[in-house]
Amino acid sequence: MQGREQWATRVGFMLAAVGSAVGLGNIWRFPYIAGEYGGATFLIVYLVCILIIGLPTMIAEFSIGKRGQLDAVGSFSKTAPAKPWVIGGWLGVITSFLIVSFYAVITGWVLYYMFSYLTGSIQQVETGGVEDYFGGVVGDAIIPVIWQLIVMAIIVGILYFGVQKGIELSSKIFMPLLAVILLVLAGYGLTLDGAGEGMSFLFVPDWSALGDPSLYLAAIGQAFFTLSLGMGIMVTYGGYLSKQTGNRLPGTATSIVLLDTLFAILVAVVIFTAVFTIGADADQGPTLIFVVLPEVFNQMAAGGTFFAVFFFFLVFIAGLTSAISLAEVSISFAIRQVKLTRKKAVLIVGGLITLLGIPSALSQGGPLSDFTIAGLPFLDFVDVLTDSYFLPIGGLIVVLFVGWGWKSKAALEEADFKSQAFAKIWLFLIRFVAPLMIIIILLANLFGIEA
Ligand code: LEU
Repeated sequence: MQGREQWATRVGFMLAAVGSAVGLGNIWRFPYIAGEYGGATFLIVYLVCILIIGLPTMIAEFSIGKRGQLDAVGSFSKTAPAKPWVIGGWLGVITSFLIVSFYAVITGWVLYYMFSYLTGSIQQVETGGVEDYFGGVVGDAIIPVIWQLIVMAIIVGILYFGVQKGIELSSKIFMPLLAVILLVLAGYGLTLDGAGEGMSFLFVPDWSALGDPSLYLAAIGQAFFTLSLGMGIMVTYGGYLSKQTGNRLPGTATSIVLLDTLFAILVAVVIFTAVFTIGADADQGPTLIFVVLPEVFNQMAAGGTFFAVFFFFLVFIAGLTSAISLAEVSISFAIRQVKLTRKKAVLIVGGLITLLGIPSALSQGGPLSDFTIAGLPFLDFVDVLTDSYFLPIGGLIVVLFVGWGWKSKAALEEADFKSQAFAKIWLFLIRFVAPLMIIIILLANLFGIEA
């Protein structure tokens, strides 16, 4: 049998994981959720959640993969043979597969927007008209599918080259590129008239917002989504670690979490300095980047188009590298379970993801918008199902397994903590704090408390 693929370098592994973490969640979701929950206040609660739940869970996921040296399902079953924990692996494969099907659709909208700025068509929309424009794009019978197909073709193309030449190499190129674009945009944002107001919205807390329980649910949910946890990704990526690339996992995970957070904050700086410059509302929800921002770009006398093209390019690359990681969970699974070659697995899995994505692409005002499940259009249904239920359940299985199901000696050996004190804190967090918080979210979601 051919040897299993592995990361070439520790930095390459870290960048690939950052590529997974930094995505639509940072650019599209974080700013609008922060906007809805009072900016700085949300940021503080979110940082606490990342530290006490997100980081420990990420170390746990890497450790499972590193021990198993296989895909998500294989790593669970090898680490805990003949035990029900393997459900965590299956759920990861299902969840990531479902998420990537609509994630690629949204990444397609982003790419379409970028091209529309390049061709000058969005710039012609009159003030106040972007909402209709957006509705026209996502509600079209053809546009969303075509752009979904383009995005899927790019994902398949990169994954075709495998772990080192596909995922690792593209992350080494894309991640520094994203950092440069983001720094330029943030620098530009700070020169705008709304900079002061935007910054104080983002960094001066309004403590009264802390009384709202849904703030905490939103913060924990965002922590999971943005760090790509509970969906088999970090287990799969951990499966490509060797002794060398996989030492000192806590350090690597901390860098990933810090970079992801820094990225989210800088994007929020870009967005809110721009939003306050035209006096738009910060709490506009999911349409923030597709409707409010383009209104802002169109109203900027100079530089609007420049800003817009780079902004959507940034969103596109961030979305792409996350979608790659989502798809890799199923591909890695198919290679082992069905014994396919990578090339075949990539083509077959890529084709299946695309098919499942089509109903999502047509559900936002398009021909399938009347087809609803549980009262929701297809895309929204898949999103809520994964986000509110599958992700927390997947995360719960991970922390319960590593905290309770696995001998702590083995878990600590894989995680490779340098400090005893941190190792103890980690065990405490994944045994008690993280499971408790996750169970609370699950119950809240089940009983319909709105996050
Ligand atoms: N972590 C990614 C993001 O923030 C999402 C995940 C589903 C791959 O967009």
